[in-house]
Amino acid sequence: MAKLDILRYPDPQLQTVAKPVQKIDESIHTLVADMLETMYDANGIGLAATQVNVHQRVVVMDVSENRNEPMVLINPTITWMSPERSKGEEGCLSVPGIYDGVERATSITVTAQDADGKHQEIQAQGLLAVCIQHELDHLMGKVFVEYLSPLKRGRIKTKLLKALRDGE
Ligand code: GNR
Ligand code: NI
Repeated sequence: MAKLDILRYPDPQLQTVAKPVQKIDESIHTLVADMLETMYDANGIGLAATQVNVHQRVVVMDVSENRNEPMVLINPTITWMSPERSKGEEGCLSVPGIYDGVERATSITVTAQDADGKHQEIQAQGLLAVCIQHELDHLMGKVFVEYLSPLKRGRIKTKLLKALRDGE
C-alpha cells in the first residue's frame, strides 16, 4: 500500500472529468487500497480518484463511527435524488481548513460496482448522502467551493495560494 498525494484547490487538475473504469483489474485494486490508506491517514470520510490525480470513476468512503466500514464505488451513478434538500457544513481534503454550508438532496439512490465488480444499489441519507454527492462532484471536476459565492470562493483561492507560497 502507498499513501498518495492529494491535489489542493485551485489545482486545475481537480477540474478533470473522470472516465468510467473499463476493467476492474489489479491496477484498480491497487488504486482502491492506496486511496483507502490515503483517506484514513487524512481522517477523511471520502476520497475521489480525481483528488489523487487519477481520472477514473473510483470513490472510497467510510462514514462509520469506528472507521472500520470502508465502501468502494466504481462507476457510480445517482439514479434518484429526493426533491427535498438540506444544507449542511462541508469540508474537503483538497480545500484544507475551509468549511461552509452546501445544499444537497437529502436522500439519494446510487448504483455502482464494488471492488469485485459486483453491482450494488445504495439508498443513502444523512452524512452518507452528502458524502456521495460531494465525491461524485469531484469525478465531474467540481469542488464544493463552486457552490459558494464568487466572493467567498475568491477569498478561499487567495488564502490557499498564499498557504502554498508560504509552504503549507
Ligand atoms: O472528509 C470529508 N468530510 C466531509 C464533511 C462534510 C461533507 C463532505 C465531506 S467529504 C471530505 C473528504 C473529501 O474531501 N472528499 O472528497
Ligand atoms: Ni472533497
